[in-house]
Amino acid sequence: GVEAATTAAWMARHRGMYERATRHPFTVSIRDGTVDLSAFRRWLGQDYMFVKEFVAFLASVLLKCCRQSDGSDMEIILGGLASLSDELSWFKKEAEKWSVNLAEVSPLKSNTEYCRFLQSFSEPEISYVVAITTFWIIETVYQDSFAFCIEEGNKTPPELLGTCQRWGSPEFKQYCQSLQRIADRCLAEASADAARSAEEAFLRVLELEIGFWDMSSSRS
Ligand code: HMH
Repeated sequence: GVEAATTAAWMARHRGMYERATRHPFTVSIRDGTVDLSAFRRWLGQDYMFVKEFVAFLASVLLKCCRQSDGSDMEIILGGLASLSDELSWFKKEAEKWSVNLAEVSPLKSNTEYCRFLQSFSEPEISYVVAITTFWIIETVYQDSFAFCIEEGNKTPPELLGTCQRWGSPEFKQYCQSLQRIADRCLAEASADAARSAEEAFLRVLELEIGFWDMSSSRS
């Protein structure tokens, strides 16, 4: 029905912001093959730190799911949480390949800001609908950004294809679509206030993602 399209309506309404997050000069430079490898290394180290914080965020989403939903979403969220274990191992392997010393990485400003946002979800006052919507858009920005890097006509350097496939694969897209269905179902049942908070969180994620890509690609 009409209600099932809340997230699609937001994406249309905030098209410009969404495109700034998913067609950022940094990821576009990966697709073009012009990416600065020191910028890629910076992204890798920073994203490893982000993903560690993302584990705690996902745990808080899972907890809200168990407390506030009928439980039918639990398996998808739990699957996402479980796959982060493999993702952390992947980061360690990739860091070695690129000679990035993860022990020496300290979070840059935009990453710290993003991590603080993630941490705020541990507050029980933040509702499940806001949390699941946030989770969906965080994953979707990466899915859309990296899928573009492996689409037809790409000049992505072969040594970066593994990274792009991690988030750009059809399987990851399906996973994002499952999250979107959950978010839309929750939004259809949510109060106007809760839906407004979820839309604000959606926009905040887009802003934070743009800041994260900016941080990765800046030469300072
Ligand atoms: C900054 N956003 C950022 N890092 C990630 N790994 C994802 C989204 C997707 O999990």
